Amino acid sequence: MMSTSVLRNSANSVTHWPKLKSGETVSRTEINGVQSWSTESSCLHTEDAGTGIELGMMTLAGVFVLLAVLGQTSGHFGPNIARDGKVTQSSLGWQGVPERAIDGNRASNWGKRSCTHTSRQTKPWWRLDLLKKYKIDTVTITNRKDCCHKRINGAEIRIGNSLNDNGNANPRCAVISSIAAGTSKTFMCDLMEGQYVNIVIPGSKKYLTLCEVEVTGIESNDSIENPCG
Ligand SMILES: [Ca+2]
Repeated sequence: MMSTSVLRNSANSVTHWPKLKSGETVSRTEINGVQSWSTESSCLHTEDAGTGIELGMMTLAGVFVLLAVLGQTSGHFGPNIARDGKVTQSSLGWQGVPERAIDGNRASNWGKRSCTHTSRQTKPWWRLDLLKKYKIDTVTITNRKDCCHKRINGAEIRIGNSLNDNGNANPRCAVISSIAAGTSKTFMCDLMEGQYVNIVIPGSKKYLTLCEVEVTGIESNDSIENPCG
């Protein structure tokens, strides 16, 4: 709030600064012998201050809602937790070890040595052990580019805590209809809980190749489920 007072100055007059209230500042200007004082208050009224805090809180809440919506639509809730896990697969072909699917490299040409490979078999599978129980948000799979991209068609993503049938009997998150050659596709798993993430292709005479598997989720434990104890 600004207010201005004007006082004509003379040689004999005594200049008095305006009386200030708490939070006010004063500045003086002189034009043609006329002095002006301007006072300005930096204080908000109590009700104004309350409104400011309220608006601030509302803005903060809005930012959190926006971030949550963006996270939901983009499917990125956090870091890739697959890289800290341990992997195994049903068989080994062409030295395509299972670790290649969690090496942090989406390179999809076989020659880059970053894709897994099983031998030709019935129901080939690959399994990621996250070492703890997680609520899985997304699984992103990168498919091979230079050859054979249709081999992934019909593969299933299974998530759970059981090792029955090598983990392939756990609940199913998705069936992969197809993934274009050399591309990555993200599957939403709706916070299914599990320590194990399997990718398995039903049927006989199948190969399973994965160039990268990325997983996001939150650790599943009592403190998160029941923060108030
Ligand atoms: Ca890789």
